[in-house]
Amino acid sequence: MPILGPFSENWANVQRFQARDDDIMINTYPKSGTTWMSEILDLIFNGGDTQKTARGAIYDRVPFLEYAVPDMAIGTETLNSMKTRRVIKSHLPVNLVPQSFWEKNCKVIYVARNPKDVLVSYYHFYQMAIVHPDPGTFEEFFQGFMEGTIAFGSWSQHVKGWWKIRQQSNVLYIFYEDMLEDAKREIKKVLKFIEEDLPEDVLEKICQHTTFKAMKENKMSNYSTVPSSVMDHNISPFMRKGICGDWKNHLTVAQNEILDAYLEREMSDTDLTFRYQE
Ligand code: PPS
Repeated sequence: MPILGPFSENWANVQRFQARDDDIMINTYPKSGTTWMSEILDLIFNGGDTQKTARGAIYDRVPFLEYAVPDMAIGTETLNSMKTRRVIKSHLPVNLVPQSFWEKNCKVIYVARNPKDVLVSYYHFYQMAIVHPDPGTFEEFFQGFMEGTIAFGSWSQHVKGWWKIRQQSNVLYIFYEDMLEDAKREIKKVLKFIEEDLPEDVLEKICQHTTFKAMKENKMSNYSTVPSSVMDHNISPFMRKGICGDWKNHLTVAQNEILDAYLEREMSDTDLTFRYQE
């Protein structure tokens, strides 16, 4: 799997990472709703108390396991030093998840998003998050996406790999488009999965606090606290659009046809399907 240069230097610590029984992993292919699910889970574990979730930036509250970027905290180190229950972000494909997560039977919430919106979101992110190599033109990035040569590799292998084990009792598979359609319904699925219960008014509060608008305005969830040498929001904000179907503004008719043909081939061996418009 292609991984970012600085990340590879900490790879040994990722592979020997020790999970704990009550760890919860949020796993996604990049740009699929990780931050959204992270904020939701942190709110759930804090009973919807927004003062408590304002204690730190989302990347400190829900550390990113394989993250290793100069001038930023190393994911494994932050996680190892945590004394309280951990919610862990990861983009690792199912076959590269550290063994201890399986040994401890940790719960995993996987969020998947349609590949066209992922591609567009990822292209913008590659430009603003400086750790990435220059993505080149959109056409070049588009080719890299289909070839699986961009960071975290093939989108289709990622979503299919996790889909294969979705019926395991420790895995919950959620779609970004379903969250957009009815966040409360999806949060209820999460609550059932993690065996937590919340009063209706708290659930409502969590929904309101995790709309795209609310998260974009919240400096603890919008990544604006990251140094501009690491993320340049002037190039593209982290909280960019938060919709389904923005791909229509970026893909040419020809690119869309090529991508459709690619997806038909890639997804021919699975019953996993995606929604491309709201
Ligand atoms: S990362 O870097 O992989 O962790 O990014 P990730 O958080 O997975 O994905 C970022 C995209 O999710 C959008 N987003 C949201 N959409 C709807 N509602 C909420 N609350 C929300 N929070 C984040 C974010 O805007 C990115 O998508 P794009 O299409 O670029 O806007």
